[in-house]
Amino acid sequence: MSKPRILVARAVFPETIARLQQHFEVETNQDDRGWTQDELIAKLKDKQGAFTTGSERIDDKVLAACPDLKICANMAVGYNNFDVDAMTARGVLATNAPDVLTETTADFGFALLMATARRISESEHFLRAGKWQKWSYDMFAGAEVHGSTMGIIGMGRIGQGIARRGALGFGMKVIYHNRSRLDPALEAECKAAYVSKEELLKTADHVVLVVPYSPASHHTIGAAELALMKPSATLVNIARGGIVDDAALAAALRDRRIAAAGLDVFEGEPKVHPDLLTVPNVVLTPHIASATIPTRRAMADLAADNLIGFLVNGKPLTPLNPAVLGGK
Ligand code: 8YV
Repeated sequence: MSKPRILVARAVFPETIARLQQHFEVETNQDDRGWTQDELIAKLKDKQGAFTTGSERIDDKVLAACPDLKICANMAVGYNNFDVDAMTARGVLATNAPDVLTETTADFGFALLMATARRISESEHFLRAGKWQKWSYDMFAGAEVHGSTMGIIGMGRIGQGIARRGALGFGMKVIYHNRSRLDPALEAECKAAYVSKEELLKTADHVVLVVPYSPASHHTIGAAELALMKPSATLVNIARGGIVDDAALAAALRDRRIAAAGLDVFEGEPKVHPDLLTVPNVVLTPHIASATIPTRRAMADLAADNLIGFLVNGKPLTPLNPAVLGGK
């Protein structure tokens, strides 16, 4: 019997490819660049499965052009690149890679908060430029982290991990806003108090965004929300580009309406809003919150497990639209 055909849309670990080759005819993206949607369709139209990495848009145009497609397995916990409703309507399974990256991503969120509050990048650039001539009492004075108030918008697993780090490790007061309140036991474990978005923005010293992207969360932080924040406050976005209005944020940073920001994700990435590149009080990283080798391996393994689990054994591990199981 011939093996199912799958497409791996980006270069990933050779070991992952070798494992997939035991079960599938595998075509890989050797270009190591993102394909246009038409290029993706050309590669995917005769495949039963796709290994995607979070940025390949799978919508009804792709699905209509790829009638054999049965599953798209994202090597990412976020899945805003999938039109899950369209996939469900066409009987295509969507899977993501939750849990395996939670703690690593929470570590990075906290690192970015600290780098932002304590002006690590800005001061390093100053030093590298040979500008450090003398000690000065207020040189790169930043914002306090320990004992401050952290406001987390989006209290899923990663948000909870950041809350624990702040409350238990740094004695922070943690407040959060989420679509729904956590159950009281989990709130107590994370030492986090539920507040309205407005109260969070007005009172937090550090605002951390970990909310999934959807049309409803587009520009969760825009000019109006930035205006509510304290001039001394910082903003960290490890969620998705599009959660923040980057143009409004750059203006707020330039005018010192907030103190600083740390951004790992951008609207239209890998392009970055040019105004963000010209303001000094922002730490910019290229979407690396989950980037440790053990975690990236675990994410790749889980995406592969989903493909093998579904196409070979009929049992995916982390389905997003289980309604299609038993359908196509
Ligand atoms: C991925 C992420 O590396 O899991 C996610 O949702 O944002 C990252 O861990 C990213 O999606 C790569 O495309």
